[in-house]
Amino acid sequence: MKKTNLSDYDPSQVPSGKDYTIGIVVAEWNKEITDALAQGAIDTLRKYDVAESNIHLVHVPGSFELTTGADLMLRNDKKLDAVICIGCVIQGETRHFDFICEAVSQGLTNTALKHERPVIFSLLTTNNTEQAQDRAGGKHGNKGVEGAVTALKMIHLQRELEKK
Ligand code: RBF
Repeated sequence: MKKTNLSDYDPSQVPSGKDYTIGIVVAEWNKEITDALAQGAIDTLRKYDVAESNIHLVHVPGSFELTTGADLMLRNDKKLDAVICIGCVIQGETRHFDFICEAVSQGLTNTALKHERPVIFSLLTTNNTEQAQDRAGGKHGNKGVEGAVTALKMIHLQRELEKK
């Protein structure tokens, strides 16, 4: 079965972000990887006409803080249509990996439901650095690009469904 890889997205299926405002929260842990993911996301938002002034970028120390970062952004900027959360958790010798991944996936789900806005999970959870590099502009695409495409599609969907 062919796996869905949104890095190979069909450009004609991506809505224009002309009047969208989008937040991006980037974790500083594994910075080389998260910077590459953030760049992929920003390039894609620009490509789909999101104005520079409508892309709001903030950093948090680690992936665990992505939930609070997204919550703070959505609480303090009512114009934000979506928040893309970018992080990279690499399996170590202790169980931190499991706790962080679980907390972030639950936390971001709750934040999306609380604010009634799309919150995008662009969190790499890998066994090693090579697997992360493969997904941050390597052979498995750039998951930051995919996060941006997902944000554009979800904002479009929300606007369609909430149209009165
Ligand atoms: N943050 C990440 O974004 N990626 C990691 O791989 C990562 N590994 C961690 C491993 C340990 C042992 C600890 C204590 C923290 C790690 N963090 C990682 C940081 C975490 O997301 C958070 O910033 C801190 O736990 C402070 O709340």
